[in-house]
Amino acid sequence: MKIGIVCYPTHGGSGVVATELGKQLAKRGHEIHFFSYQVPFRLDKYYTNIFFHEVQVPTYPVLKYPPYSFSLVSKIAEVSKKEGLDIIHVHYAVPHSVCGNLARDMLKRETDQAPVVVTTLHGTDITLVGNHPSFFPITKYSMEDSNSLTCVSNKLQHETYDIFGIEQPISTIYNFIDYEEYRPGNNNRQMRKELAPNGEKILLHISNFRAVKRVEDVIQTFAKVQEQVSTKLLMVGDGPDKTKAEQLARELGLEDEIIFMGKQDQIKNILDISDLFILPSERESFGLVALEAMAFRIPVIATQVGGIPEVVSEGETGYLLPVGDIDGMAEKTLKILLDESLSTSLGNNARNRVINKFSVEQVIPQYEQLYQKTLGRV
Ligand code: GMT
Repeated sequence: MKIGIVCYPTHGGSGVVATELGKQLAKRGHEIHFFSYQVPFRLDKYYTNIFFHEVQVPTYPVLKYPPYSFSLVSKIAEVSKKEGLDIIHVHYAVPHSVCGNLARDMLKRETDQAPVVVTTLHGTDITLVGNHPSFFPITKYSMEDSNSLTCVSNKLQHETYDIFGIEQPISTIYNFIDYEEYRPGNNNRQMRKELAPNGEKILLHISNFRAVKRVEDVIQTFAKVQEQVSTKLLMVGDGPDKTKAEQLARELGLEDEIIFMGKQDQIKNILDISDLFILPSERESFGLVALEAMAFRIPVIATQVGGIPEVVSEGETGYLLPVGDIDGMAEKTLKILLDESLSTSLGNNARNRVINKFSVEQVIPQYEQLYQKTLGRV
């Protein structure tokens, strides 16, 4: 098939999933055309069967808000026509869904070979952004107007039905990971020694440091853990709450124990030296980063919100706690850090869960089947 993929190119989970999906589909012989305002960061080299189309937005003094969506629609329509795309798969509904649909409808006027549009809902496009009164009507319309809808967890599916009251079927297709690529084993001793010179345990958090991630809970939990076990905390990523987190670390006198690493394109090395992952989010439709940690046999402490319980299995691959339960998260963190055999068994279960439920082999065919169905071929 010839498939267009529309996504955000930056470090967010939706762009990562879209890019990894494109790479896997290309490996399976499909021709993939990415659309975005810059090359997605995970498209880090030349890949056979993959093409990138940059969306450029002209500026003009009248245009206080240069209309990215217009340029995106035009680019999708132009490339679809030239290349004969079968599918436009948009990731993150706002505004990509309406852009894909509009490009399709423009092409319908010219040809009976117009592509079909698949929209994948990732979470905040539904739970935060898309349900804002300014965006609600168009987000609802764009979902109803897509040829197929998918979402990344059952919880997000239920939330979408509840919030938008749409009747169209939404297929849950879980996020996935290439567990052959994301595997422990290189355990970079030099890096571990630099970051934890006295053999400290390493606690890891990776996020976009938005309010929803509750990064201050990470610091507070770490402070309690640190009282009992000598540990280092790696904070990877950047975003609006980073300064607050750094300030809290200083106030608690933990600036030497907490390493703010900023945005990192390559997280595999960091995952490979970490002992435990913490994700105390207020909401999370899936928690892709927890899955990445699990692939590295890292137990996960997370909140029991959104789709996280579909990813992290309570007591089997980590522990789930209520939002804001700092004491609970610290207690479970200590339980794992102090018990080597518990940590090993949680970590082994975590990787097995990734292999059994969230592998490329299991998930990619689900998208292929959905594409065929949407094209009316099955
Ligand atoms: O985590 C974020 O805020 C980024 C956001 C995105 O859209 O890129 O992530 C969402 O999509 C990811 C990929 O499907 C999910 O793993 C995240 O759970 C989801 N984030 C939220 O629901 C807050």
